[in-house]
Order: sequence, then C-alpha cells, then structure tokens
Amino acid sequence: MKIQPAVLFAAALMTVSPLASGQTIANPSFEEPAVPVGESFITPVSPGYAERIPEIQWAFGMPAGICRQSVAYAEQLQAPDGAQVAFIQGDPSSDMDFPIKSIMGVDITGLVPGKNYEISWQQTGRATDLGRCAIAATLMASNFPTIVLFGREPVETKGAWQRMSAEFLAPTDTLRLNIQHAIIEPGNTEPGSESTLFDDFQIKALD
Ligand SMILES: [Ca+2]
Repeated sequence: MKIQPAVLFAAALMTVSPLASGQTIANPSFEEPAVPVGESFITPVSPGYAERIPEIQWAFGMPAGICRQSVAYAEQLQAPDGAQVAFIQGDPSSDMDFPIKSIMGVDITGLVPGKNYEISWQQTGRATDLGRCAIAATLMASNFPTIVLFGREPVETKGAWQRMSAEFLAPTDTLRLNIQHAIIEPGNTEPGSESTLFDDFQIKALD
C-alpha cells in the first residue's frame, strides 16, 4: 500500500515535536547565578509572598533563597549536583501551619496535558539543627484543581540528601510548583533555626 504524503508529514511532525521531551524546570540545580564572592547566599530583597528573583528564575518567600555548598545554611554539606543549593529557613514565629512566607516555587513548562510525569528532587535538613521540619509540595494552575504531591511530609534526614519523588497527571501545559516549609518540632530557638535544603530537581515523562 502506498503511504500518503499527509501520513508521512504527520509522522515527521511527531518525530521532531519538542513536546516529546519539552517538560522543563528552570534552573533546577540552583547553579545560576553564582553566589558572589564574599557572600554566602542570595535571598529576596524584601519580605513577602514568594518574590521571584529573575536571575534565579524561582520565587522565594522569606527567609529562603540559594546558597553555596559548605557555608551558611549548607555548612558541612556538599551539593549533590553542582556547587549551590536552595534553602528554606524555618520561621519560629509561625510553626505548624505552613506559613506562606516559608515557601519557594517555580513554573514547570512544556507539559503535555493528559500525560503522566515524575518529579523528584534532593532534600535534607540542615545538619546542625535540633528540631524537625516538614514540607508540603503542590502543583497549581488557574482553573484546575490543586495537585498535592506531598501534604505534610517530615524531612527525614539531617546532613544527608534524600531524593523525594512523586507522580502526577498533567492537566495543562504549565504548572506552578510550590514547596512550603514548617517547623513541626522546634529544636533551636535562635532566628534562622531549622532549615531544609533542596537541589537537583528533575522531571521526566512516564508515558
Ligand atoms: Ca546544585
């Protein structure tokens, strides 16, 4: 049977379609920009709900941001990928209720509606903290129900990276990933206590 040109054209489109592997998380390892020499970290200029830092492409509440490995929030800790990580610092004044200030988020783009994906990342509690933290991770888009990846998942390790992963069905092509952070068992009483670090976000299509 002779194959019609239209069929060949459609097949060619499928071969080169960027949607086949187009799912993207911007700056997934927090390597850009390089934290300036003499500085340990970059955080939002002003407190508030998830301020987007253009150079990083992620939004961070206060206190959260990126830092170099082995210093500051990542003291005694090597990044699992590259040399920088993200952090969310606990907010001792607002334990237990997942305050919107202690948050970081980014848009996931290039998803194909109706396809299944796996998202994963590395996380760990700061080695020198005494208390216990938890995260909630959601995916959101206007006019679609919120997808809960983790509702209230304790951070199980300190100073040792643990890969978190969850699967989801994409309802639309762009979803906002938000990770909220809370102290569930206060250990330190100083400001800046109880932090969780993140690195190496990955997303892959499952079908
Ligand atoms: Ca990194």
